[in-house]
Amino acid sequence: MTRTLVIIPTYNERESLPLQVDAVLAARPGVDILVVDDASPDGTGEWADARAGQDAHVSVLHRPGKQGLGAAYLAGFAWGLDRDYEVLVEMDADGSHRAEDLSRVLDAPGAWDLAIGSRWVPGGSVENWPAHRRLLSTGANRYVRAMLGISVRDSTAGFRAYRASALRGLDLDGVESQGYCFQIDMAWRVARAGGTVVEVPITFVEREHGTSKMSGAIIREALVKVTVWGIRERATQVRRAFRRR
Ligand SMILES: Nc1nc2c(ncn2[C@@H]2O[C@H](COP(=O)(O)OP(=O)(O)OP(=O)(O)O)[C@@H](O)[C@H]2O)c(=O)[nH]1
Ligand SMILES: [Mg+2]
Repeated sequence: MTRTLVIIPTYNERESLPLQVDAVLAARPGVDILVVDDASPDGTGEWADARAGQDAHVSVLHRPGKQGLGAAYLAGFAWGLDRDYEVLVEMDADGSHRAEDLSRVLDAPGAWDLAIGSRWVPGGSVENWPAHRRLLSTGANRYVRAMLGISVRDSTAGFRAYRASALRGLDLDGVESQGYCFQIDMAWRVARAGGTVVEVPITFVEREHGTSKMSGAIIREALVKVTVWGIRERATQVRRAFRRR
């Protein structure tokens, strides 16, 4: 069996995390879970410690304070790569990423380096999102495709599985993005390194408990960075074309 680590970053997910941990272990027995908690004031970390004490499949990585989703995942990747997991999964605690879809992502057909649980491929969907959230997400994804020249339909998706070998080939220390931009950044890095990115349809469900950490700052970060990367990429292409002549 492929050694698989499901990384779940948490900040104040005391209500949602227990449900997600149970659901993941039931949906895919044999996987291990790493909770990466940024000192949640609501006791999420303490709950995770207690659970880890009872279950060899659950571990916890504590970080001293809220440092963002990207930093939490990078710490989780390093932890998992150190322990020789072969596949590393990103999954939210808030119930948006359904455990029922986990096997779809892990069993994505073909020899992939990154398998994305996608909302915006045929068969994929979003539940409980108002029209403006849909528009924001599909619009952002269209912008990413145009700027970065990649074909991924849902590059901001946070439900995904990486082959450890693909992560090992990337300069993870150089990733500074947070939030949605972290997901775009990682997908682009895998694609640029020549890795195979596939998408499988999932149903994304908006959170029922707790509060969203999405903010204007996270959206602005993605917009600014994708624009800069896109322009830089174009400039590089132009420079290369001139050198060739
Ligand atoms: N460790 C850690 N986890 C975080 C941080 N920010 C968010 N998370 C977790 O990352 C996951 C996604 O965060 P959400 O707040 O749901 O953000 P989102 O999914 O982009 O926004 P919504 O669609 O509104 O839910 C959840 O499990 C959060 O608890 C952080 O700074 N540190
Ligand atoms: Mg969420």
